[in-house]
This record gives sequence, C-alpha cells and structure tokens, in this order.
Amino acid sequence: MLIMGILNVTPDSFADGGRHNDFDAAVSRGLEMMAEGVDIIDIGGESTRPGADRVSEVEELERTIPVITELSKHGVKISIDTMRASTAEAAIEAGASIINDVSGGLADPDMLQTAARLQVPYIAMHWRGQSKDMNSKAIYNNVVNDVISELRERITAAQDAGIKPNNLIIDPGLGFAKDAEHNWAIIDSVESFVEMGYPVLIGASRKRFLGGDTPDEREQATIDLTKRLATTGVWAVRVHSVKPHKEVLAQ
Ligand code: PMM
Repeated sequence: MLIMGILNVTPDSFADGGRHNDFDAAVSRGLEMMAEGVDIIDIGGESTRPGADRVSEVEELERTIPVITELSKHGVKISIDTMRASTAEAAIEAGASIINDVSGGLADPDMLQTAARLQVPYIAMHWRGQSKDMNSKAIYNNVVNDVISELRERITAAQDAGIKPNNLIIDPGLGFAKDAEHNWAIIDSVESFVEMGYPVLIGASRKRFLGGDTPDEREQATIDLTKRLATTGVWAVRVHSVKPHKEVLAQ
C-alpha cells in the first residue's frame, strides 16, 4: 500500500493548523516527507474542510505552483488536489503527475476533458457538493451501495470524456457529505470498493469521525486504520504524517 503525504498550502487547513502555509515551510515539509519515504505528495491550495469558503483560482495557483515546481525538481511524484481544470493543468505543467479531484469532475465542467487530454492518472472522489453545505447532504439509503453507484456514474462520465480506465483511481470520500456512521460503514466494506476494479485511495487522516477533540488525538486512530487497511487491497492512504505510517506498514 502506498503512502500519499498531505501538503496543504493553505492558511486555514484544520489538520495541520496552517503551519505550512508559506513557500519555504511547504518545501521543507515536502523534503522531509521524501526523506521519510513518501510515495506521492498531494499538494493542495484550497481547504475542503466542512464549512470552508472557496479560494480564488489566482490564490490557489500562487499557493501551489511554486511548491510543485520546486519539489518536482527533487524527483518526487506529486498529485495536485484541486477541483479546477485550469489549476490541474498548470500543476501538471509545473511537474505534478496525478490529478486529485475531490469533486470527481462535478465542480468544474472542464475537468474530465482536461484530465483526458493530459493523459495523467485521475483520482475521482465521491462528492455531493461544496464544503459550505455538504453536511446537509449526508443522507443515504445504504451508504455503501449509494456511494458505489454514485462513483460508478463518475467512472462512466470520466471514460466518456476520454479518461482511460487504467488512469482512473477512485476514493469514497470519507468525511465528505458523510456522518461518522457513514464513514465507518464504508471502512467496514472497503473491499466492495476494491472489487470495483480500480485502485482505491482512502483519506481518513485526522478526520473528526475518528474521535478525539484535536487533530493530534486523532493521529493514533489514523495509524491504526492504516494498519487495518494494509491487508484489504487498498492502493494508497492519504495521510498527514508519513513516518509512523511507513513504520506500521513495515511491521
Ligand atoms: N480529503 C481532504 C482533501 N482532499 N482528497 C482525496 N482524494 N480524498 C480525501 O479524503 C481528501 C482529499 C480533506 O482533508 P484535509 O483537509 O486534511 O486535507
């Protein structure tokens, strides 16, 4: 299982407290993750925490592109965490090689075609709407079946736009329009997502449903979950701390 290290270049990220919100800090954290054995660094300039406002395209580009340009010189694989086709394209030009779209192509009508044209791996996450009002959309008959069928729709849309099946990665989107019980139900049935036949990415790191009052208290729960997922066929986990996850996988 691969480790995708989170590098949020945002002043308001709930989980790393905005500590890496300037260029030097972001680059040095990226280099540190490389030294710790990260497989992919996921760079994002827009917070998607529940209730967050959108940032402008200019600001998203100013936050992410210089960091991507610098870190890519060091040869690490980089994904761009963005819902905007234009940002995705600029990031790929700057040296990123994977698009991570939390909206699964729903936020920007140009995203799927852009990903198809760029011919890079595209991560389609399950999403029901912008962070501002996603909590009100956490209504399911059967969360596992519903998320699988909504992901299937995104897979079809992606392939219709020209994305090759072997460039598709799926993600059930833990914490996005989902209550704690929904997130745990998805984790309990993660094999059903693996059986869809695409690499599965799981992003649980320090999210509220893990329990505890602070991100740091959720860290141990995140590591325990990585250990549990390691035997399920999941392709990668998206996490804030790299070293403890590499260690738990090596056990
Ligand atoms: N979660 C967040 C941001 N981007 N991308 C994917 N593919 N999957 C996720 O679960 C995901 C994501 C929000 O978490 P953060 O604010 O801690 O980065």
